[in-house]
Amino acid sequence: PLPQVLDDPHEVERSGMLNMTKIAQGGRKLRKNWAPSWVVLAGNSLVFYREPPLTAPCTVWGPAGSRPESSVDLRGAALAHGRQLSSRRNVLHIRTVPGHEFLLQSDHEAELRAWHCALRAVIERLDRE
Ligand code: I3S
Repeated sequence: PLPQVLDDPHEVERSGMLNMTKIAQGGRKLRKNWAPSWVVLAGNSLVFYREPPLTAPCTVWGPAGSRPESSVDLRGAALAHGRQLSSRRNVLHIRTVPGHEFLLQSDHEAELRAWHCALRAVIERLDRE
């Protein structure tokens, strides 16, 4: 079954492993805690799972029945390079309307660039809706 967090079982725009840390929750700054995460971009949501799907390689969702660790609504979100916010290379910064902020990072520049494009496209589409 698809996770209930999505408004709609929209087509998955992108999924993959990224390093992620939240840096703010509802406008309150948090201590960084970088960890690998399986990230799924679909519909208006960015969904984070602790584990990649292990059952079927073609399954873009988390393991069958697994619950996402968290998810955020990308409507109105701001997307920027995160280079001032981390010493790591290839970092993206996302801030959502309720003031949740997180960083996404990959050691592979092309991978992070592809995520940047995919996220920008979704956020721009949501802005037009
Ligand atoms: O932005 P900061 O505070 O320099 O981030 C680093 C710290 O959060 C550090 O944790 P502690 O200060 O709790 O030991 C992390 O281990 C680092 O990874 C953080 O910096 P980077 O540059 O990796 O985002």
